[in-house]
Amino acid sequence: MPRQLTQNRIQKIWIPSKDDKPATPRRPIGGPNLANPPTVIVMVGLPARGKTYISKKLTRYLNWIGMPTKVFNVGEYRREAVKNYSSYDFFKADNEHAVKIRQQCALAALRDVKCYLTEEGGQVAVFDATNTTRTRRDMILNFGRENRFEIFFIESVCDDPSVIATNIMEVKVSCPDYQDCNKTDAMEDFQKRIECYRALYQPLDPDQYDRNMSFIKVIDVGRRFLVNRIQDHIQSKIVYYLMNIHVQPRAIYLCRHGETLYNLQGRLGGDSGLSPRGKKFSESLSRFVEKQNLTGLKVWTSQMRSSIQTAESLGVPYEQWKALNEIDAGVCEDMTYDEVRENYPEEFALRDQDKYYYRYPAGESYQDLVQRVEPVIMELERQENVLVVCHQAVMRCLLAYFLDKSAEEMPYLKCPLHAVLKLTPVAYGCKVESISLNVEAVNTHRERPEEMKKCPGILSRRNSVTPLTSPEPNIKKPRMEDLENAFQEMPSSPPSLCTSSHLNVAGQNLKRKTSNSHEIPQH
Ligand code: ADP
Ligand code: FDP
Ligand code: F6P
Repeated sequence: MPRQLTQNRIQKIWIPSKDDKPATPRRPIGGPNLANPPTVIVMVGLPARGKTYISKKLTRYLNWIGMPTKVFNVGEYRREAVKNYSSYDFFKADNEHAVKIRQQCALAALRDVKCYLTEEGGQVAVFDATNTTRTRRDMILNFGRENRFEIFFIESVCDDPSVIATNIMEVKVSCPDYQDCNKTDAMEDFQKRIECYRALYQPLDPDQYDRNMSFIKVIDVGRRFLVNRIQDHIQSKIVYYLMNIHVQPRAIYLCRHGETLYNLQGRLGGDSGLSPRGKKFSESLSRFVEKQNLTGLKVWTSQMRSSIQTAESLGVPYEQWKALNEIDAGVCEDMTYDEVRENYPEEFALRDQDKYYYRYPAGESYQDLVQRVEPVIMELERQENVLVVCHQAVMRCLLAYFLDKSAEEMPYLKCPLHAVLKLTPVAYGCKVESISLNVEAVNTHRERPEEMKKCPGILSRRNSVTPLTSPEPNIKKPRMEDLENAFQEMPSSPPSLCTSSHLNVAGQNLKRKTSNSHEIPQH
């Protein structure tokens, strides 16, 4: 007997029950992956091959498209277990005691992976370690089989000494292992650490040993790829993503169109032209772009009048994207917020309740927008310098991707008119500078009402546990109780390479040191 259908009031999706539970409780992305078991992405490669970089970036992307994903970095577990890193001796193959500790750390991390995927609503876990031996990878494969997790390997292969030296300089010499240690000594020690791993390294073998495994080899920083046995939607999405990203220095500029006549009246949507101040902004933007002195700058607009009018002033070619059009407010288009409250009081309240999931009747939600702008993100990843002239809600979606913001934060990010946000990739994250072009404009930002801030949305959340922005309480500390025996047997450390005798708690210190993402100044 088919069940009665009711329309979910927030998402406007037909569901076979009479409540406001989300239509897709654990797998919010929808589509062919719905039936997929959880996936463990297993990084493989020598140290300083970009594994952590890839892990964090991929996790940010997967969370943004709605797949709850979290990184488990075994280095953090190791640093928690052995607070005093002494030297590369720790990584020697014949250092039996250290080998035991490293094995215990990997097991502790896998236990947390299991917990995340079976009890905490996670869909993808990224197991970030070197995983350079077959023994280690076979152990992980067994773990996957026992728990019915899909295992997907990402191996980064790169033997260009200048790339490796740059990587070490960029992120390793300042990592907690080398706190208070000079850069030259840190570099030398890290190179020796790599040699310890190289002695036992067994790359993935597509022809024999690993021919039945699912994996991608990223060769020479993405110059070549080897893809083997892609099994499902998640894996093909990951492969596509990895084939689009690059590490070239560049800047992405995000701004909204100049102030419009509708903005002046506080009206939503429409397709109105620029106000006199909006025109002034477009001229200032032109001067700003000129001063940045950028090579090969691409300019992208939406297909709406205000955005195109703004770009016209730049006097350079631009590309129009329909995908960048402002959120469709459906039946509320052309109204002010007050008129929406008057005409559709229930809808108005529902939007405040859960703005990310809320879909306007006959219109869109922020969740819809994320799906709509995903191709723009993918193309931004491929490009170098780009200026995107878009709209309030669309800019929030793009910004949430770059700054690793959760679904809850996204619809309230501050993207004022007449300001440009400059995003530059740094280490594992993204630096953001907000540049006001000093042309006055109305404020179109509407805060979530205070009383709504107290009650969380009624829908279950996308996972917002992300490496760059999670508040500390959300970052699970490694489960170390199992490692205690190993510590007790630990021989006294060889002379320390570092002057500091005590390193900070794993993860916490690392996160502070390597997270280069800044909050946008909140006006
Ligand atoms: P690992 O985790 O392998 O020890 P990291 O991720 O900490 O290495 O290294 C970060 C550096 O790797 C960054 O400087 C980044 O530019 C670089 N990087 C990113 N992707 C790759 C890649 N595919 N191959 C080599 N280096 C990369
Ligand atoms: P990281 O550089 O990310 O800190 O350097 C290799 C390393 O990672 C060590 O810190 C860490 O102990 C190790 O990888 C974890 O991987 P393995 O268990 O595969 O050795
Ligand atoms: O007010 C300008 C505007 O771009 C509207 O067209 C759009 O509906 C609104 O901003 C989006 O912002 P919010 O999601 O906060 O209502």
